[in-house]
Amino acid sequence: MPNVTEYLSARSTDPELTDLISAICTCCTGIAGQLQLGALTGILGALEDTNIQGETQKQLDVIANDNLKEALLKLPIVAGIASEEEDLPVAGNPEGRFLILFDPLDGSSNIDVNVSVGTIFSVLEVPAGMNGGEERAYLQAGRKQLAAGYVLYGPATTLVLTTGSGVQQYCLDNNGEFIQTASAMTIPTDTKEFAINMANQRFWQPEMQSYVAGLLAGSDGERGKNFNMRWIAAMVTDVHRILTRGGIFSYPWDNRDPAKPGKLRLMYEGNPMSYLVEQAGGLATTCYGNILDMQPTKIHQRVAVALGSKNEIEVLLDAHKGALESDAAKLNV
Ligand code: AFP
Repeated sequence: MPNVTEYLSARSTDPELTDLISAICTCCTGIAGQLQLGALTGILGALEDTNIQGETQKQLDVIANDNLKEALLKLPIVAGIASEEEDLPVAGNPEGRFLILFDPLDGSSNIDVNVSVGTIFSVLEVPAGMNGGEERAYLQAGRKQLAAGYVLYGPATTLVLTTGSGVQQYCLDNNGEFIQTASAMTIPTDTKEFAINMANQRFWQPEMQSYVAGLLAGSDGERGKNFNMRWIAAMVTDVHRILTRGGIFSYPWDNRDPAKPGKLRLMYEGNPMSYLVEQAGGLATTCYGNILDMQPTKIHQRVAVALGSKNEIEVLLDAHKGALESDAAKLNV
């Protein structure tokens, strides 16, 4: 099977985009190595700092961020980067073409308990007349992504990628190469599996509460079938399961903290995952509108997310129908 560079080149992918993806792969191979040895090299655990989101940073969050930042900003094709761990975008080459947005280590609270985590990335083109140090250059709808993907650090290190022609999966081999293991990942349209943090149930909107109540009622309720639940507390891992065998994942709007109506970030979590899911035949929504059509207003913007198997997301959207007009504005999603 081809490695990622061979596959992209054989499909006449933009050579600069192919080079960029190769560089991301090389960097993530290094991060995989550091994760494997983290307990031995003393880089597990939290730092005293918090990031701009007010969240505790793990040492490996910062290490992964620094690795990606350094590797990408070295490339002449990179105009700038934006990261969950950086307050502001960082400018690269003023002549560069690409803006790369990333969550260097999604699910990092899993690291200390040796559960899967991942790097999520999104690639945009810098608009004419702007540079990669300006936030406004990055504020483009998810539909404009040139590529999106993640590297999952699990039992295997796996790259899942779209450049707009389906979704491919690759596995890291012993020679440091990502070898293709699936050329067209497809999300089954129906499912009996859902992923949501049930501990937040009382904070959700009534529509989400009643939809999930239907899942829990199973064969005793209107849905007439039993559902199973999975929650890994790393979006990257939950989405990987969905891309592999179907299901739905949601981190919905909630009213725990009015300043944070959604937990996930649009630009480097919601958008890249939504692009992958749509390219694999699934749907991605805020419950009030398509995520990929949202016009972002800031780099660290939060968003309500529900994505996965098409028919099940349609049931979820149906449950929100009455709320569409009024709540979409109220929830700012
Ligand atoms: P961390 O990267 O801070 O661990 O957050 C991961 C995440 O943003 C997302 O990947 C998970 O789906 C979600 O948080 C888990 O949130 P809960 O803490 O509510 O389970």
